[in-house]
Amino acid sequence: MNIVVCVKQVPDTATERKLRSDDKTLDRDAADGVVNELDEYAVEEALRLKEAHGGEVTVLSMGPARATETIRKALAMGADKAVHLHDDALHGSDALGTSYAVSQALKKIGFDLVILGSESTDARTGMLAAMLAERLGAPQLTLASKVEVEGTAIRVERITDYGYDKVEASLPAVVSVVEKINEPRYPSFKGIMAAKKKPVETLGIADADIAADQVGLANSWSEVVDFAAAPPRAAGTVIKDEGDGGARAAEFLASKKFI
Ligand SMILES: Cc1cc2nc3c(=O)[nH]c(=O)nc-3n(C[C@@H](O)[C@H](O)[C@H](O)COP(=O)(O)OP(=O)(O)OC[C@H]3O[C@@H](n4cnc5c(N)ncnc54)[C@H](O)[C@@H]3O)c2cc1C
Repeated sequence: MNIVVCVKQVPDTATERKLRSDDKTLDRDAADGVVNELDEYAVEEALRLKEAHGGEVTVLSMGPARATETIRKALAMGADKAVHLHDDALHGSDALGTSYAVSQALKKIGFDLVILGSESTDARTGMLAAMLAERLGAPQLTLASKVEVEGTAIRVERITDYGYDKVEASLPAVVSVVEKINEPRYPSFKGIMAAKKKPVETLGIADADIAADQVGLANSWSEVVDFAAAPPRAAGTVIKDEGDGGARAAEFLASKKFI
């Protein structure tokens, strides 16, 4: 089975994240770049499926030059090879542009199964899996907490607000996963050393048949027009129980229209 895992480099959530003042895109140099956390679950699931059914795991990332650090981590976990979609023309692509570019690269690579995390910690659109499925004409199985493959059938348990859905589709398909699905492995020392020798192919937009007028900031359908930092949290109201704590708590909740 030919599995492609989409992996994004995102700013470390432990550091302060900023937007650039010039074009209002993410300031990727202002923070350390790490693998989007949910993508580690996607890589782990791809590796488990490969261990069970054979085949190959390819990592696909779109992003600036430093995204190779992220690619190496996925290779160190055990992925076989990687494709890095990297071109200045891609900078500032919105979700539609990103899904177009990534889908063109996927057509080039070929796949039986595409696995993604259900969202990334920077832009958090949570849309890429659905958009890729639409663009590739493949079934989308999102928010998966369990994945099983049997022949050309894929069965997924989805987590929803009301419980679990069990859904089935035929390969090729696009799956996004939630953190409940597995426990990602740590790269071993051997894996880290091996990753240095694994092939990473860099594709520009011409290599992946990506039309320049469909990507980049200037061609995005939506645009960040303004932004402001979230206000610091105000101190909460403290109610000390001096015999009337219950009544005062109820009064406070009523004043906020909670009761
Ligand atoms: C500052 C800023 C401004 C933005 N402005 C807009 C805007 O104006 N309009 C708009 O529509 N969007 C905007 N975006 C969102 C857009 O650029 C997204 O980063 C991109 O479209 C993918 O969406 P996502 O990262 O939210 O992916 P999600 O759908 O949340 O992530 C799902 C999965 O896709 C993977 N994935 C996402 N991107 C990539 C990638 N490049 N390569 C490989 N895998 C990937 C994730 O890692 C994850 O596994 C903005 C983002 C930023 C940071």
